[in-house]
Amino acid sequence: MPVLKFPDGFLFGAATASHQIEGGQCNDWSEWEKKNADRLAAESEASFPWNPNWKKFEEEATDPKNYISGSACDSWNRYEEDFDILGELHLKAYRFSIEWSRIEPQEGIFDEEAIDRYRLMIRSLRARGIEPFVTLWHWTLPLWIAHRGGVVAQDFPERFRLYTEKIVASLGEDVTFWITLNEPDVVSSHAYLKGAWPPQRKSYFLFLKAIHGLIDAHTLAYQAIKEKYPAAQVGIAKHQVAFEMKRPTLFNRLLKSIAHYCWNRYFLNRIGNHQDFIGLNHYNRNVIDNGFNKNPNERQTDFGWEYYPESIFQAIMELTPYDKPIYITENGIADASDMLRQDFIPRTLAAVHHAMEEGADVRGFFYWSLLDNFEWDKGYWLRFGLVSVDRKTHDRTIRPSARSYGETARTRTLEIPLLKKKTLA
Ligand code: IFM
Repeated sequence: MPVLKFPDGFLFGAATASHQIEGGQCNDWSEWEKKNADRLAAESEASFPWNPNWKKFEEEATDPKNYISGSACDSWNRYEEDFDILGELHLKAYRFSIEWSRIEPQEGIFDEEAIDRYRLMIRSLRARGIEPFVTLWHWTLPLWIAHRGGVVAQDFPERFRLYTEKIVASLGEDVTFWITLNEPDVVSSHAYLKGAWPPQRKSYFLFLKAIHGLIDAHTLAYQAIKEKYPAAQVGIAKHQVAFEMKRPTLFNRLLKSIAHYCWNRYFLNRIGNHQDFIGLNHYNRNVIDNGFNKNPNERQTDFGWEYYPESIFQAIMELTPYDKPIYITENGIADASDMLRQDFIPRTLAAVHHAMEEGADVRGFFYWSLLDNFEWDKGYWLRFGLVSVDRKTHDRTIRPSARSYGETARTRTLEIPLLKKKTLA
């Protein structure tokens, strides 16, 4: 059985985001959930006809309560317990986000108690030898900025810079790795192209405005962090899709290069050298054959996404021209049974290892997510966690896949029964 060895210093970790785990939020999403929970519950059956696992989730997914983030995983209060779990799993890095609406609930007024809580979290991670990767914005907005347009507001970049400055001045001493924005393209397209997420304003013009507002916000935040801490490592968490052609026809080539440029490269190109590393969030490939999404879908996750762990190899290799260190800041699957996940993590890690053998400078891997959590407009019925969370008691239970991942993290080795290697098409 082949044994793969990961280098010393390679970080094995897990990721979360404030709105999805903390509980008790007051931001644009928590307001939107209250207004939309009934509709989301009523529409759920019609929205998931493609989901082979629908029957398993029907009861939860048709209940409006599922769509209210509410107390989430109560991690605002239970973070020590979460960090103990990271320790038990031998994970040496944790990516989490700071909730802007807690820090600056009113414009220009900062909540020092909330900042102190995040300081405690960071110190508590450090005390366990766990490297914090701090995300400054994982989609949710304070109400005051949301009410005047959110990411498309004229002064969004400047307000984001001021928030960043405050956080960096307060917490910067203890943080090396900063992720300014999470998946700017995913949130902008869901909000302004699909019109499905807050503020549900469908307009191509606003979509472009959102993307450019976020590019400017990142650039200003990058400069603010580096000014105070030149050695800090700053990047974004970028959602990348592995576009593949079923057949290399001229038309398929054209579709692939347009999609690859627009989705995978545009944002990264625009922020240029204002990034010290690239955070890769990867979940899907997209097979092109005279159109998009012609994936064979032989197996699917609970989300209905194609099960194909090896696509991460292509997503990594396509980042190598940027010549920056790569951290996989998110990768995971929704799988309540945990059966697929036990196969998924080692196969993914084997593909990551393969990319490293081919020259990619990958320095770490964060499984999404540490906990079962609030999956945005899908609510709670999707289980991405290494750890399951009881919805009533918030009790945590470590899943078998997490134990195996923890062993890999401890030993830095991976035994692969069936090694599937893939080369770039
Ligand atoms: O839960 C999300 C996360 O917030 C952003 N990246 C994708 C995950 C799974 O959909």
